[in-house]
Amino acid sequence: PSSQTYEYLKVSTPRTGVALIELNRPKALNALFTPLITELNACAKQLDKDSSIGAIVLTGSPKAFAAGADIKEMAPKTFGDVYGNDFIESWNDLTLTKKPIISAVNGYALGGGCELAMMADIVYCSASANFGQPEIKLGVIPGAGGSQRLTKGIGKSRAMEMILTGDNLSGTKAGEWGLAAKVFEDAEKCVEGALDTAEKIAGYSRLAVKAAKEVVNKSQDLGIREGVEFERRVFHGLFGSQDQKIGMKAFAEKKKAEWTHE
Ligand code: CO8
Repeated sequence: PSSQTYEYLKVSTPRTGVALIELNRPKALNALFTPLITELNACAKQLDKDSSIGAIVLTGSPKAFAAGADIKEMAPKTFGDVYGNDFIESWNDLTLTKKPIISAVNGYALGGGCELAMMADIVYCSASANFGQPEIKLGVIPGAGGSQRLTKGIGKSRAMEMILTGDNLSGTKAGEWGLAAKVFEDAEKCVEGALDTAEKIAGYSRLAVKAAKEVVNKSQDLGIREGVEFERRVFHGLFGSQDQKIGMKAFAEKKKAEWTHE
């Protein structure tokens, strides 16, 4: 992945099997706009195909994960522009990625930035991170899934309060409320922590990881009975893989599994 160069992203492979994507538009606190999102989508798609990569970490800078959609770009747009051209529809494409994505959130994750963080499979943050959906202050509402993902993430009353007031949520609180799976002391530890987890995930069978992500995500769309049935079918399917034989044999022989990802 490092062979490709991007204008608004830095992409590296700091650990075996792990790609790190850093949003890189420092002048505007990583404010999101179409050229950046287009690069992010292309990058995620490429990493999905890259057999050397097992998990992805998405981060910003210590000051800002992303301070939202670019307000200066949006300001002159009309209803015809945004509805007619499906403005921000493609911003959701990150969720089409099959490999696990961990967002490491430091500094501001506001509006579209908060929404982008929540598109990841796991959210980590530092204690001083600032999550928020301040769109109400601009005369609009969240537009990239915030009203849905935040509500599922922290519950209706808390999500409603955040979205109606535009007040920020600290990283510490985000951890307490379950928006973030882990809270770290500072930005560096947060990114390192995300890389550690990504490396662990990348060390497992790619097939099992892909299936695990798929079944957990299904829980967001299906009722419990259908969801459990879906899970069982996918579980059964994995008995057709080499990795199931390898993993279970290695356990019985007290050896480390050497996955073939087949
Ligand atoms: N858009 C455009 N430029 C921005 C944005 C933004 N969202 N955020 C910061 N910037 C720019 C500033 O204008 C400033 O530029 P300049 O130096 O040219 O004046 C530069 O970044 C640095 O920012 P500040 O000087 O303001 O830095 P501070 O440390 O004083 O403040 C804040 C940081 C509190 C984050 C402040 O910049 C701020 O309030 N930003 C706006 C936050 C916001 O309202 N975000 C929500 C945007 S609306 C939205 O996201 C709608 C989502 C709809 C769908 C999106 C799909 C993903």
